[in-house]
Amino acid sequence: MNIEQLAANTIRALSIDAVQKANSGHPGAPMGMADMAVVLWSKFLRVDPKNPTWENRDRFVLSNGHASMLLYSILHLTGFPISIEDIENFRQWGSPTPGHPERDPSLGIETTTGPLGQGFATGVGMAIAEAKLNERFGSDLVDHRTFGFVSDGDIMEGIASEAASLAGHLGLGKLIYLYDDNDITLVGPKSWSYNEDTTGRFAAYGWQTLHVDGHDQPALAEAIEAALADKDRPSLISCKTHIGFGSPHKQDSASAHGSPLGEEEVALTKERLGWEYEPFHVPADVYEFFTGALDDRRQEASEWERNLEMKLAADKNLAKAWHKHFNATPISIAVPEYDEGAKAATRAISGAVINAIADDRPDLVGGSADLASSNNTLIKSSGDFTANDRSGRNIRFGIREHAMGAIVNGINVHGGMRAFGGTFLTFSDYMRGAIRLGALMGAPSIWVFTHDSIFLGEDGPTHQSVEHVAALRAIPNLWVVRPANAAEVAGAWEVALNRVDGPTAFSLSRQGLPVGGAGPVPVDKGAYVVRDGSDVVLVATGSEVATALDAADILEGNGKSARVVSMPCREAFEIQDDAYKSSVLGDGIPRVSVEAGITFGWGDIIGSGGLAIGLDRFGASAPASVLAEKFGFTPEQVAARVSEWLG
Ligand SMILES: Cc1ncc(C[n+]2csc(CCOP(=O)(O)OP(=O)(O)O)c2C)c(N)n1
Ligand SMILES: [Mg+2]
Repeated sequence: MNIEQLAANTIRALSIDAVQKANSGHPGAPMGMADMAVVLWSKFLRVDPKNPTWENRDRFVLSNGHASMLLYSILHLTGFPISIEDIENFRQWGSPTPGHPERDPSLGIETTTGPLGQGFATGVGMAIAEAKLNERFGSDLVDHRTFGFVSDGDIMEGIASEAASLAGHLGLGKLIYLYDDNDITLVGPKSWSYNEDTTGRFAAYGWQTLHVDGHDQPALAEAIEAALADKDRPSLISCKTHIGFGSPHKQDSASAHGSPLGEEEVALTKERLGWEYEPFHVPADVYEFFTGALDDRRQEASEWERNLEMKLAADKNLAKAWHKHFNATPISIAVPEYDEGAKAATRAISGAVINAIADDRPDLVGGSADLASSNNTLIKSSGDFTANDRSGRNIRFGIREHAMGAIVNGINVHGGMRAFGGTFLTFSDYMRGAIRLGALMGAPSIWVFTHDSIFLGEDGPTHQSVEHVAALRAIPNLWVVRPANAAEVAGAWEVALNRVDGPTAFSLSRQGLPVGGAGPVPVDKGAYVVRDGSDVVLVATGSEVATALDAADILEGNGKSARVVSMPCREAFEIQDDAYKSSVLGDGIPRVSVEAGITFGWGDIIGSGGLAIGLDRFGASAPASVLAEKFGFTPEQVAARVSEWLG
């Protein structure tokens, strides 16, 4: 057995032992993909285990996150800060080796994976970020590849098809995926549900496709060389492997996928593999092999660091540009100017903000799922990001919401670029998997969702959001901002750009709203008083703030003093101290929420005795003014309901 084979068996043994000890996990894929990992990491992947976050490192994505033990094993063997104890604590509380990889670049884990297809599409975002930075700073400073391992599940998921189609269209030549083509899925043979010409499909997307025996290490190396040689197309290397490689009774069977082999089968497998060591043992030769193999890449990383330092010291403009990309400082955004008393849709104000800050934030890129003109996401001073022109800052995602979600996450976790993605708020459902994963891994993605209520009008209930704001608020670590006017839109962008550890979603109106005052408002505090009053508090968001203000005037005419609170961001409000919260909401004053969406969740703010004015049904196709009347959102109707409720 040569050292490369011994290295692959070490991955297999560590994976089997960890899964056995945890009494849960997925041994089959790490056993099948061990040879792929040895070749990629020992010969190609430009990483430095002692400096895991150097900016020009190759990015690696394990899209089939259930094969996490493969990643933890190879990270340990190559010297990343994952110890044997960590591997013994696989899947245990507080360990850096959870069931599925959770993003931590300092450990060499670039993105969180587990929901199949997400990693595939996230990697496409990383490759886009690289292409942008390569164009901006030149190959001397940024020139790296994005590698990924993907499985049958990844290949079948729709998000991967969307992402692959866009990656082919954009000619992302430095994107290389190795496909674990093992003919087995969770429940049984792949043929039960899938029988297509996978590489034919990818060829049609514009990918280079290659086939190789996934256990033939020299052949794998040749295939990766061929993938690297094609600069114009992403590559899919289909690697024929055996799931559960080496297990006498479980190899090539779904029973190797997701449960421990069992003590007896572990012993038989080790015997078959010629593995004669104690559990969790790593032969010294294997450590030495990887240390030696990665030596040149550690060298490259430190040379790159020296070169960067020299260049930044010699060229002030370059240093400034580099810092704008890699260490963006908190931004403060001026309120866009409008004539007093004018009306503007918050989506249009958002577009104005994007264009106002674009020069100062060269790291900002983004686009929309074919709705740029509706979402107002276009950076007008820039062209499109295309296969032939990487300078463009506008990404045409096409009608591919789910892939857009993961790609924007990928750009944002890559570092050096900040990305936003837009669509109608209703279609946030199509990308919810990516929004959730971005929130889980702390990706600072920005979601520009427009046409945010029944007030989009005639397109009707298929396009009208009613439950979406509440559904987004339900995602932990996602901030949802529903601004009411120009100052709040500026504040919304400020909040989003200044967040570094999680995503922000905007809920923006299609229809014109009063633009409000020119001064800044505290969106970062989540809520504030816009009109004082003592008998009742109307807490409103977005388009309903103007309605609440008008309703308050009517109430005043009836002798009731109504306070109006604008609450653009509930998540920001929740983390304020009690003193601030009660200064905004008052103590002992009855509370009413006003939002053109479901009332779900408002009890947290208005209390069990409060009145929630909302819409707990689907909307309808009609002009917006008619819908306001029919669904009770005119100021007169709101005032009447509040009066009646107050008694
Ligand atoms: C979106 C999503 N759906 C379902 C699952 C549950 N699941 C985990 S692995 C898997 C399929 C396994 O097949 P494959 O990707 O070929 O992995 P292998 O068994 O070959 O390791 C499924 C359905 C998931 N992780 N993500
Ligand atoms: Mg499979």
